[in-house]
Amino acid sequence: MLTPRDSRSRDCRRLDGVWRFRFDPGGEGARHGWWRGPLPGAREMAVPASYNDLVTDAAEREHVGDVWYQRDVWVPAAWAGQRIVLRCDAATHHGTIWADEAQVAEHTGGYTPFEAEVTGQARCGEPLRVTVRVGNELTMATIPPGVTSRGASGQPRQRYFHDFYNYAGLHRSVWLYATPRHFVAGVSVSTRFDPGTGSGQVSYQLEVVGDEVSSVRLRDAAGQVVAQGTGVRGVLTVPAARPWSPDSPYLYRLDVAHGPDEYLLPVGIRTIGVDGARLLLNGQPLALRGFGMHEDAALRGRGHDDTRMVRDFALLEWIGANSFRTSHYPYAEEVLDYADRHGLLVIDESPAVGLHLSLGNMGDHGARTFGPGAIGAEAGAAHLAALRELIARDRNHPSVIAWSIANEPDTAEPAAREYFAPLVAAVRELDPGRPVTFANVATAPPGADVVTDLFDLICVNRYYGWYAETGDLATAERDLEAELRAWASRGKPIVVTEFGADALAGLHALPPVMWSEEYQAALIEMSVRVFRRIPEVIGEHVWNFADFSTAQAVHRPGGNHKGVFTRDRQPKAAARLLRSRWRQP
Ligand code: BDP
Repeated sequence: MLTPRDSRSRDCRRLDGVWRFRFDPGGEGARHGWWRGPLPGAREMAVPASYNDLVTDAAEREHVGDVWYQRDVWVPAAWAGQRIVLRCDAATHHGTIWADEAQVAEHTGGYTPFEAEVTGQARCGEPLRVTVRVGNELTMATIPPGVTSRGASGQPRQRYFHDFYNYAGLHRSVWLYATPRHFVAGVSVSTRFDPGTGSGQVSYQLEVVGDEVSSVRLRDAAGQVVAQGTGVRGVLTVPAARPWSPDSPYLYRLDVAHGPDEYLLPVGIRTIGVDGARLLLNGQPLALRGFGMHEDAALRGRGHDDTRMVRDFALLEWIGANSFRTSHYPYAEEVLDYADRHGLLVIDESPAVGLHLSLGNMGDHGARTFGPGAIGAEAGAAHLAALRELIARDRNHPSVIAWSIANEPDTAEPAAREYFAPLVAAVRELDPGRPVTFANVATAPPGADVVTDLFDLICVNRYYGWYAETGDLATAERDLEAELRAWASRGKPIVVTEFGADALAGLHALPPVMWSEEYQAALIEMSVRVFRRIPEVIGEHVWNFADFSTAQAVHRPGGNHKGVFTRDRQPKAAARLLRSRWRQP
């Protein structure tokens, strides 16, 4: 499915703004056909945004079940004769769309887009009623998983096994857009850069509707055509290519034409791959510095916000980061476009988080994760679908350097191998060009973990000095080094995808004690010192970029405070420390 982009033949409208909105605790909407007319009893709600932090009632904030969004949109008269599409970038976690009276699309998976042609429903020059039902319930068959129980009031309560608040709603834009009736339906590219000869290759494959001839032109940043081809697949060669890299995120544009339609795709030419214990971009070893992040902010919750995005990228630059992981779900496409333009390297993660039912505060001691009754065949199928959608959506981004197929699954459980092997094989088949990884959990160290040999890149999340060796940085340093050396013996590149400590902004302590800004900085400094002693450790991603909201818990005062920036994106002491380590002199 193509990202909506304007062109000579395409006109895309975001339906952002204030929509009619209603909670539906009793599932009445389906019985009464709330899509058939103006949503009864509606209030107003902002889109895109999570609804949770915009309401004032606790039961509404914690609502489990469906909510309804609705608005009317004028279909431009100028679109007569065009193919008209309604698209939703993210309905977290289930979405159903009606165009006037007709149900046109249904989708599960909270962070990937879905769309439907509505040419039959839309009358050009007239309004179209768009109704979206969004459900937030997580089950043992969804990714991520969760369980629902009933509280004293009879109200459903949701519990999940991941450490971030289960925000819900229309988190990204809804679009109405028009294309010609014969059109480009899909484009996928893969690229290579040969540092020896300086030549670049762009392999492309198109999906089209209509039997006209397709053609492609690759233009450089000045608009000059540097290569062209015809047909739905081919390889373009650029003899003196400018490679894409963090230092020089040079973008070409692939102009795809099919009949009357034109689709314009930014393309960065680069090769990514693993060689022994090195991760190479265009033949050069990478050293990743950055963060696990979250799409999270006050009021908007998980809703995409260009304002927050621009600030986040400004802070990444200020601190000297060159990379981040989309922990723990695919981020908005706007974020990846930004990373492409600015040269950030992205470990792109699927929403498979919480696949560890016995973990710490969130799980039940001794619970088994993989198998019937827990994370079984249904969840596995949902996981595969999420990976397919992730790769289909993001495969053309030069910034995406690896697929992370899960965060902290219980890979010490023998059944994890049977669960993960087919998923890894599927990812490799869908995209042979990128390294595949997952973020390993502390309960599955070398010797206990049963899946790491299936992957290209070893990513580990470790909390020595926080959850382990709590408050004792000297012992933490010894143990962190010992474990990383054990991983290093596997001969693969290692990225420490999480390490860090909670710090309450403004809490100071000399000598450093836990929860102070000084302790957070000291733990990070100690960890980085260890990483520098182990050549196989080629990446350090601090957990987390910024403080973020979680489910209510005794150890989460107003959320998780492992951010090196506050939730309103101001630096703690650790941010200045990292800047002194990461900025190029
Ligand atoms: C790790 C998780 C991350 C949590 C973090 C923490 O991957 O989502 O937020 O720990 O506890 O287990 O802060």
